[in-house]
Amino acid sequence: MSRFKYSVGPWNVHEGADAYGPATRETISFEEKIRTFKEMGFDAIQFHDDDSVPNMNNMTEAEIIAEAKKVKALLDKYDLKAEFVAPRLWMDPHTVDGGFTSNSKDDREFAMWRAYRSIDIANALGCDKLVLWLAREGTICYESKSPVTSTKLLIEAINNMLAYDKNIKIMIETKPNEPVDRSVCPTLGHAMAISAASNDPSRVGGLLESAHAMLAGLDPASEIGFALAMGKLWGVHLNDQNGMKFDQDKSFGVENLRTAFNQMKVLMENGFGDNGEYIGLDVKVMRTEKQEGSYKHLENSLKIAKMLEEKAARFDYDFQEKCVKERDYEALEMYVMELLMKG
Ligand code: 3MF
Ligand code: MG
Repeated sequence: MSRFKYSVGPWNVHEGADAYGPATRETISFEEKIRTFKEMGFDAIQFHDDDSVPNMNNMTEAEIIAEAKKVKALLDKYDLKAEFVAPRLWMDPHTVDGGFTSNSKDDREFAMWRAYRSIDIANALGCDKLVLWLAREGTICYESKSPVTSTKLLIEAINNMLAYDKNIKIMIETKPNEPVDRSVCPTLGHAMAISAASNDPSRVGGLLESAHAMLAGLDPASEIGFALAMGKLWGVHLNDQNGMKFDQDKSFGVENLRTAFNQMKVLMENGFGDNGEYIGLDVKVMRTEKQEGSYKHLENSLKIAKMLEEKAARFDYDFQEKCVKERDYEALEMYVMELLMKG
């Protein structure tokens, strides 16, 4: 029995299209996905605003809320919760040059409209968390934007969201690059600083995705630990990544097992989940996988996460203390390797 509750997004089961080629699998309906997620043992669903209300741009505010309530009924049917809603600001023609930090005032207003609607949707789905993955908030041509203005615009946008709803909590999902070259808010350290500069730091926290930390050249376990120390780690997207290339969203632990172990260990040591936080998986199945394998990466990630949870639960803190006292880190390191490699 895992001590954690797990969450997943509908985008984590996808057709396999990438920047260089078309889909390799059939589309699976939203209801079919969440029914399967429940069977697999997931407790909650993560949403983009338009995952729950497709075509929302053409709908009134009341219509959007009514549509979101239908999705809430579907969640109830399968006894699932909604973890968060994230405005999907990277797909829309209005956000080609960014959302909250766009050079266009109209586009910045559109981004705020989507953020407010995302809060409405979160309320209709019965959750109090918004995720900001700031996909296009940054530059692809450095001189096109000022880093100072962009940072201030981002804080202003967050303040507007905090003022719009007195209960909403914002998790910044940091990522250093892709699709932009240089992000306004690349690491959890930056997210914590934005939080501190906001009008209500108690409602602005972070979400760490393993692969995003690795793309910044950082250890995800340390990023997790940093935000935990601030009391502001409210979500994680566990996955994996082979080095600093494009965002691979590989199954948790398949490339960097020791790092994965240490992520699980730091979450367990610091009571992550005690306030209802979920362990989110943000993984993609390989493009080569056939239709029947559409969920295999999620099965594998869950299995690996739970196996690492068991390993972390067996970690010998007395032996660690002894090694630390004797400053024998070679022995400690070998102990960890044996813990991971022996059954
Ligand atoms: C991109 C991501 C995103 C976010 C999602 C929810 C599409 O690298 O990780 O997935 O996780 O938008 O915040
Ligand atoms: Mg993510």
